[in-house]
Amino acid sequence: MGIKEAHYIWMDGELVPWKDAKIHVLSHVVHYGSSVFEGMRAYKNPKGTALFRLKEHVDRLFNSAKIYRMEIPFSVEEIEKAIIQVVRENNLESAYIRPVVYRGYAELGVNPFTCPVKVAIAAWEWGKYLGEDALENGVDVMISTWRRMAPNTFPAMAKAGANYMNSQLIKMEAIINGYVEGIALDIMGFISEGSGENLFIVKDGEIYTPSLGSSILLGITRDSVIRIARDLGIKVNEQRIPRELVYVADEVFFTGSAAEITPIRSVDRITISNGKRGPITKKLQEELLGIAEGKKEDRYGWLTYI
Ligand code: PPE
Repeated sequence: MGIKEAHYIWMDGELVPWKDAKIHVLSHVVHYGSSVFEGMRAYKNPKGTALFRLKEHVDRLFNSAKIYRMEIPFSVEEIEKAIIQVVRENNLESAYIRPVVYRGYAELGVNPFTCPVKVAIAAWEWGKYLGEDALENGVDVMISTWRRMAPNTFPAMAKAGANYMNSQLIKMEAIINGYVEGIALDIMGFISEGSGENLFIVKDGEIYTPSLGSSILLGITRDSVIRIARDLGIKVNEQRIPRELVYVADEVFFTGSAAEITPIRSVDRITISNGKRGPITKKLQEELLGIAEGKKEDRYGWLTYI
């Protein structure tokens, strides 16, 4: 257990030794959750190490900051370069990368404007998010009693630290009840997403996934899966999804940078189909990871070599 420490963390323009990458305990973010962040992966490839969809992750980071009126004191290009630098200088062949933008130390009180906007980027080796055999055998999940935030409470499109207090409630409830993960419903009672993943359903050869109107994070893996599926000739429906459609689905899976494409084998102890990874899930895994790991052509221009 524990994070696999690398050598350096990028902080506000400099590489700092891992153990020195610290902030003050009275930083605004510690008290009020004032941060936005990203999570992305770099994959070991025959041609070197490649970042998966760098541009889209950095764009989303800047959009999350914009929603929260945080001005990032670096340009998009500077952050992209810094991410590449962190992976390279830590000699990581494959990595999970965590850029975080946060309100630092100056004053306390809810008003965030008085506190500086700081940036840190860390990278380390992170294995399979939902367990070592999850990608093949799938995971058992529950529908959470916690809902995802209502649209006029927290903006779901922003990947903000504070949203993950809701995610923690979902995750803890799932673990305590013997599940790997929880799926939250939206405020209307339709399917929203997992604590750290988007959700997909396969039914009668078509794919269904909740739309932006169901308080989801607009996942980059979600977008990758939708594009690959459509190019394979599979119809993808972004729409409201009632809970019971999950129970009677042919295949259900999670997507996320950390979770990649993780099959779900049961929901609320109801077995999905025969409880095995389905053929469309498998095909999408092969295509997505095939591109990321350089086994398939990078036909969408998703890779940035470091
Ligand atoms: N919804 C939520 C709530 C979420 O946190 C993630 C990513 C996604 C959907 C999928 O988005 P994307 O990674 O762009 O496909 N969750 C990140 C953090 C997980 C964590 O435990 O920390 C991740 O996968 O990196």
